[in-house]
Amino acid sequence: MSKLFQFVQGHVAILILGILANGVQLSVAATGQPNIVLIVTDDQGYWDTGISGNPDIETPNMDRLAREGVQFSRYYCAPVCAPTRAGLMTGRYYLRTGLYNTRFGGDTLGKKEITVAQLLKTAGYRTGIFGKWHLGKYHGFQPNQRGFDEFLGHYHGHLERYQFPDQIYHNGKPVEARGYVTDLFTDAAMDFIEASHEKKEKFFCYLAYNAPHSPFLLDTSHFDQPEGDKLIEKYLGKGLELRDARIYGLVERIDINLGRLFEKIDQLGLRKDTVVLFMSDNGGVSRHYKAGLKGYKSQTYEGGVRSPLFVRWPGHFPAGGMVEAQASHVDMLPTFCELAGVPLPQDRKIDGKSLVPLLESGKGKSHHEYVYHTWDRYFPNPDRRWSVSDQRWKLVGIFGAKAEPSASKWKLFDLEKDPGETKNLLSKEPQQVERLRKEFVRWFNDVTDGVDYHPAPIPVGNVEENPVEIQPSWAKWEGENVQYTFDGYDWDTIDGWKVPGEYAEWDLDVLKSGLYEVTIAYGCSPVKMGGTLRFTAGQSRLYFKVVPTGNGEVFERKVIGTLKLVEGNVKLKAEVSEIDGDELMRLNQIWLRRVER
Ligand SMILES: [Ca+2]
Repeated sequence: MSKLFQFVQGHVAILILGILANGVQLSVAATGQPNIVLIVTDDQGYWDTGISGNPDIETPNMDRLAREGVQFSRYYCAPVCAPTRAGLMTGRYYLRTGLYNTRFGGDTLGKKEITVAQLLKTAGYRTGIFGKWHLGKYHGFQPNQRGFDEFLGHYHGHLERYQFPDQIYHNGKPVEARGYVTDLFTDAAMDFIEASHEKKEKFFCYLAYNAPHSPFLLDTSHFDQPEGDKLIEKYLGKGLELRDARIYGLVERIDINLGRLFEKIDQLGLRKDTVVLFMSDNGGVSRHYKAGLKGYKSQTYEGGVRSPLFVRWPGHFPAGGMVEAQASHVDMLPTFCELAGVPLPQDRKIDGKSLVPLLESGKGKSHHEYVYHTWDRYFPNPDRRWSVSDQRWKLVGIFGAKAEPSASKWKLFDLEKDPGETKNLLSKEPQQVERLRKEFVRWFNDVTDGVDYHPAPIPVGNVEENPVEIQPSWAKWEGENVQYTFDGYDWDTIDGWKVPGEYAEWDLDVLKSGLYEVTIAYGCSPVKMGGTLRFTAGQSRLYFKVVPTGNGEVFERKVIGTLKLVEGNVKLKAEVSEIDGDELMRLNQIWLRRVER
């Protein structure tokens, strides 16, 4: 079949050149395209809802949605955040998309990927995302270039402040946001839905809460906002430890907001025209109640990858339905495409399968022959943390950083008889082990075939993002002492520089040749630090004699000069030229601004 889609670089336009995929049944589309509201929470466990059997958490609105729609007992996400979001947006397992990490620029969705938002736009949908994107920070990778008309949220894996939240952007521009973050994203989603309704447009609303992810912050009485304190006190009163009391409070705070959202949908008369889906993005982190599941977020046991999934569409999907078939986050794109009557891209492998038949019948024990999981922070690895399951059997390998992976330490479970993964049948069922490992390796080789895994070069010189912020976390660094220190993105530093020649380096994608003004934010103690920093980019050099900032922890911004950058891939190197003190400085941020000439 000829290429169905041709992706036009730098634009969201998709030219439909072909026809429907073979065998795609558009039964639902014939009844009219529904609105789609996808609610994704962050690090909420399968067990962090009342309907999971949890006796202490209070989630009446999540539970009501579950009862009014179809629940899935075995719905799987990736073990961590960004990989799941890549799968949600593309219908493909994350390793196919070039994304391989949750930080360091490895949390960037490859430019050639087509998102579900782009596809829904071709069917006339208005598209909005509210909350955590986590698929790329820079222009070209941001939601507004990946198919979303409206974006209010953040690019990274988490925020440092939930009250008056930091690092919030609206359609690419940094904004100051008041209030509590969960309320804020809900309000924006409700406004988007109402505005779309007034324009008489179908909508896709992706509400991607950053809660209950760490740092587990509720609004507290410190800001004269006692709602959070009340929730924490309630769960402490039920005997929970403080960490879990906070997580439960964060989840309940989402639930309260979902009550407002569902009421808005009803008030606008959109209940019957709207598919509402609720899920988390990976396994849980709370410990108080686990619904009998093993493991946590980042592991490939059930507790690390199983998520709630509740789907409501009155009159189409039967209330009280329960699907037992194993389903996956990569199924969302094909599901939404079927609902909207949009053909799937034919020029690439889509791993997901539409859930619509299961949703319409409200039951089913067969969907994917196999579901696969793998996670290793720094580079794809088929041995470190992985699993593969069919409807009954599951083979797992989990090895910590210091452990040597070994086939004798794999684990085989019979999920039908032992959903809690308590009895290792590895030695009793060698044929199952061999079959499942072979299938996992086949899959791993397939999804990594021909894909390069490295931080995307940072685009520099785009008029839409000028200056561009060069983040410490995207650096590669070299030297015995120099290091990257994570401190919540805004306070990250490259520090410890002690010897001339030690450096940090960034890959840039210079979009236009010319002069670029260099601004840095840095800290320098007047007694312990000092020296000269040298920037190099191609043939261009710039020296900066470091001036004390009052204290090494106090960061000042300074324009330090210009570099001449040539279009194309350029390495920007920040290097110790001379040392005058124990160490050079703490380098916090760099901005490159294209200037005239
Ligand atoms: Ca997460």
